[in-house]
Amino acid sequence: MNDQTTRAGFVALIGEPNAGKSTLLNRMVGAKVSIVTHKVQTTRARIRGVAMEGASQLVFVDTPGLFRPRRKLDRAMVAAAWTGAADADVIVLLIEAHRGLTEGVEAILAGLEERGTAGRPVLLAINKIDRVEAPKLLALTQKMNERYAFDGTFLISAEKGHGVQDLRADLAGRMPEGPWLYPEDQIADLPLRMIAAEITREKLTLRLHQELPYQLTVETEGWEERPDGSVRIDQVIYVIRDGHKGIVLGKKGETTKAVGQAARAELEEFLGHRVHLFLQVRVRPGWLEERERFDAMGLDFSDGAG
Ligand SMILES: Nc1nc2c(ncn2[C@@H]2O[C@H](COP(=O)(O)OP(=O)(O)OP(=O)(O)O)[C@@H](O)[C@H]2O)c(=O)[nH]1
Ligand SMILES: [Mg+2]
Repeated sequence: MNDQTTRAGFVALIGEPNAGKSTLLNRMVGAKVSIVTHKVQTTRARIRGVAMEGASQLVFVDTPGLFRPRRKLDRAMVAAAWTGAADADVIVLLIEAHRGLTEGVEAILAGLEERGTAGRPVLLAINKIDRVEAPKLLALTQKMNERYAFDGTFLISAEKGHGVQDLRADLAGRMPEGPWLYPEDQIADLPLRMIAAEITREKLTLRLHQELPYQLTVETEGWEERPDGSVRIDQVIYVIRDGHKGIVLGKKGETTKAVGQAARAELEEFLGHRVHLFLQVRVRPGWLEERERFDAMGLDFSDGAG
């Protein structure tokens, strides 16, 4: 390969919920484009982040975690993840070093075998290596490669950055030759309105307990750039019950206020100008069954059927 040859392609990051897919995407891109929380099922749609490595352009596709779906939303999320894998040039399976070959990972491998990969390389990234001792990693690498014929294994810590550069360089060489797919300075392929909604959803998820985050969604309804260079963003938080509205608002609206402040700070950093953020909580018992809500998240409503 000579240095002039440009390459570009898609890398799908798949794995169980919480494996660290979004953390890895953000690290590869060098900016936070996909939200991260300690809770499972944070990412709901396919989110693309763009990274350059030499003359190669890597379009990372963050996907929702793969798990056994129960609700319509779950099914649409899992379908989105498999579609992300099917559309990619290379698939990277992320697993957690301290959890190893879990039942969930086993199910994903079975899914890969069942669907076939049409000759596309599948790499294994054992993530969170900062959490385990080296001998355990060796054993896990061996066990995983006995179970599935991976095209490469990488030991990484998406959070700390260990091993990430090796993975990136390897991926760059695997991209098909061709022109870049995005301008060199673009880092994400996601409407700003959606990024803004995701940031607010992250702050809500971090603050609210138990099941609630899974039963709410955030949409950006208004985006108005003002003459002074600031932007007014209006968002709606949809919840399914009156009781949830109370919890999201908090005592005297304290929770929404704190969420709004945290989200605004991050939005200002991301956008590079001042933001006025207005949050409204709306009870909508049926939002989990509404096509419009799925559309707003970038999910295919019909994937939820079944
Ligand atoms: N110790 C450690 N924690 C990590 C590492 N990478 C990610 N995490 C943490 O793991 C949790 C989940 O990370 P995410 O990036 O949101 O995981 P995800 O795979 O995108 O999860 P879903 O979107 O729910 O499927 C977060 O608390 C991260 O901070 C790592 O290398 N080491
Ligand atoms: Mg994620």
